[in-house]
Amino acid sequence: MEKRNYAGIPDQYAKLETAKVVLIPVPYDGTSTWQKGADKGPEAFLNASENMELYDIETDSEVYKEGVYLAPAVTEASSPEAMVEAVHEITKKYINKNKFVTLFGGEHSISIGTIRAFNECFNNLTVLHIDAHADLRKEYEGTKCNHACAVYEASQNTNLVQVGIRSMDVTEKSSMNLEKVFFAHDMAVNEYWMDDVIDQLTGNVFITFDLDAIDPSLLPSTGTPEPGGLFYYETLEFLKKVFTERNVVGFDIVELCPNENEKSSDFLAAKLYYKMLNYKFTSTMEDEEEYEDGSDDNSPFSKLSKFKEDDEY
Ligand SMILES: [Mn+2]
Repeated sequence: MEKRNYAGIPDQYAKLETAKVVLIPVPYDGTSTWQKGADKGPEAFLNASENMELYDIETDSEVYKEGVYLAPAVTEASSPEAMVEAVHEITKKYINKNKFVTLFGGEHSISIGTIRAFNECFNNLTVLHIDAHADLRKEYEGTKCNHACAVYEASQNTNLVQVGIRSMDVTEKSSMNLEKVFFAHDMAVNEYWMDDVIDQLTGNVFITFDLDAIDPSLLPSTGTPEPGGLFYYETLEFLKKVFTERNVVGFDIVELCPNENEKSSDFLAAKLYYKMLNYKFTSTMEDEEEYEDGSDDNSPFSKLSKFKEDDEY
């Protein structure tokens, strides 16, 4: 079988040794409750990415030239717990190779493993959770690794900031820090919500992006669509601010549930991923100087030294 490259990029940009970015597909859909199909998400995303133009007008860049290595998919699915542990291990492995690690799901339960890995590798981590749903249940249908529990662990051991929330169970309120939750109905009438979110973020930020945060008029192909979501340009404006004003250490995108007759959702997911890479590699952090010495616990520098040129393989 011919080796597949992310977005069909030339081999010279797709090698693990030289790529700055690693993309890990996780086609898992073991615990979803309503519409099944998130396991088909990575394939639809990769297909759409291969049909996308790779020059970004806004940033005047071709970010794929930083190198994107498409890792083998994580296929462990014997149990939700085993899947989470596999994602945790593989994510950590690539972080330890000094890569900018990104994942594409799969349902949101994969992020339990992703976040665990990033939290073990980076100081003072914020998990920026962009989603229609709070995902704060401690346990659901007999497992702590259900998609409905995606950020419960993060709520306990990271600085969790939630954006776009418009659906939850009343019991989730007890795990919620209301100062750090931005409900969609409040965002709709607060023109300063982006800055208010940024004020809650520490230096190192991991973004977990559930595509159902986006309004279903733009992205209907998701397992649990909820009206009242984010629109495209406000999403991009917000992400660009986050990448400019904080050190984004990695991200995952989850819950694309492709529909054979509706390709624009796949395409939006592909563009969103690529935009995030563009913002990562073209933005210079505005307040970089204040972090220069990086010796205390509040520094955004990692527990590892990231992006060292002399890394060995
Ligand atoms: Mn969701």
